[in-house]
Amino acid sequence: MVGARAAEAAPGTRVYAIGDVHGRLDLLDRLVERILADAKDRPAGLCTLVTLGDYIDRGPNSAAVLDRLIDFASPAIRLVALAGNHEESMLRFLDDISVGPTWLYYGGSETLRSYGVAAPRHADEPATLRRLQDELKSRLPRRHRDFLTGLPASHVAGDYMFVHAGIRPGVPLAAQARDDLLWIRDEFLRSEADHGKVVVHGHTIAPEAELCRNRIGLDTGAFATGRLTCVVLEAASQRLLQT
Ligand SMILES: [Mn+2]
Repeated sequence: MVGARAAEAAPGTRVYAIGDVHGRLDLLDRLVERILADAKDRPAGLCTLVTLGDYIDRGPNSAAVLDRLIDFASPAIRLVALAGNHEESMLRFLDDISVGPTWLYYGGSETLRSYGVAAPRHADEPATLRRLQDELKSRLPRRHRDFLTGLPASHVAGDYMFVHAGIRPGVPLAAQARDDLLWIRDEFLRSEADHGKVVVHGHTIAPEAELCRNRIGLDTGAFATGRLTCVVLEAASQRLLQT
């Protein structure tokens, strides 16, 4: 349990965690540059960059954001990329057109366009949805599909647990349902319980990073605000880097 003492990263390590990118390659590049500079200025034993999911949809450059993450290579920092609900929706659409109307509306049309597929924001005719599904299947690079299907839903480091959306309060952290880790909102956000780890998450937009006792929220709505947020966790300290 974290209890009354301050949460700590594992000894000798530093974690950088980034909230929802949503197709904003420009902001991802700017923030990663700042992270690499920070790691160079302040050398640490083992540095990990955790990206909290929702790389695609809404913003203009989803495909290129996936390329960046897949190609990420740094001698100083290892990348742990987690799954978000938007990645899950895209994967579902490849197998099931019934999720299409909702996915398109919540930003999937921008992702399709980033792969060169002309997509409307609203479509519910099966023929249209099947055409979009076929076009995506033929244009989605194999390595993107492999990357998306391989994304884990959580990562633990020291007193911190990293997930896209949150956890279900009252359920042991090791027994959480993947659906909750990717989609949960109110039950988690309203909870003041000690979850045993401080939960670092994105998914729900707030105007500023939320540094709470039992959770750290990092989705600052980058696709619309231009502000992409990173928390730096090392020993008992928590600091922010932002675009
Ligand atoms: Mn989300």
